[in-house]
Amino acid sequence: MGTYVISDIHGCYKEFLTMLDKIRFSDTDQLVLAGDYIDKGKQSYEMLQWIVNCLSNVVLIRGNHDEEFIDYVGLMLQIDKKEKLASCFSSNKDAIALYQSVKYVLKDKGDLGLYFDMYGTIKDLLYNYGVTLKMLCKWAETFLKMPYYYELQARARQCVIVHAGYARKLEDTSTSFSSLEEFYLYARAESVKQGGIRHGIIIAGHTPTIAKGEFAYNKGNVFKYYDKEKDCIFYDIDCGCTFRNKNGDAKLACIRLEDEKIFYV
Ligand SMILES: [Mn+2]
Repeated sequence: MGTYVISDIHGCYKEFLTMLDKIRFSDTDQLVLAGDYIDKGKQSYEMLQWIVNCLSNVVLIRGNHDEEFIDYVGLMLQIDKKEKLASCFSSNKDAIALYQSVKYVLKDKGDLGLYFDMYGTIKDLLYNYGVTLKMLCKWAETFLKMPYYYELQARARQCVIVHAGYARKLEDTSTSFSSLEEFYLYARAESVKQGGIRHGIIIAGHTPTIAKGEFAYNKGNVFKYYDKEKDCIFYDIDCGCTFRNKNGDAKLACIRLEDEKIFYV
């Protein structure tokens, strides 16, 4: 029985399945996914279907892209109400019409207009997969149920699995974060400088280790950092799989907590 952690799948469903094969994932193992299931990659639809159907030995954590998806669907529902569109929840045609209305309403709204469906994932789901508003709502609810972090014991240490970074108190983080949730979802270098717990392990993703100049740059391999003062081990396991067509270092990583063994696809 092993506990495996994967992060930032970003629609790389094929690679994700290859990884499950590689680790010989079974019902007696536990899998923790550290968020960002969708966007950027080609198979967001397949990932969404997988997460709504997965078994109870899979723990799903929320990433910033997943939270943004909740916002986008919320915006669609708001505009449906405000414009009195009364869209049918089981019609793909109505969902597409609503999507176009949202785009139109947000056209002159600057950043909000640019923000909505930034990666075109909802557009892809609507136009290429025949998705309905009901399905979008179901996925948004699934994301909404996901916690921001998951805590367990590993290697005789307290272990926190989170999307970007973890700190116990907001006071420990810089003033650029207005809430702990924001730190969990968006922290980058701050996750090692300000985050961490005493005698613990933090497993996170969010910052690809293929990004030159970023704190976690490690030629597409898992980044490990030890904070001596806190006696805390930090792992960034986002090896940038979704950029594999552009970057030869990019891959999908998985860590097994019991022995800190790392697997790559
Ligand atoms: Mn992220």
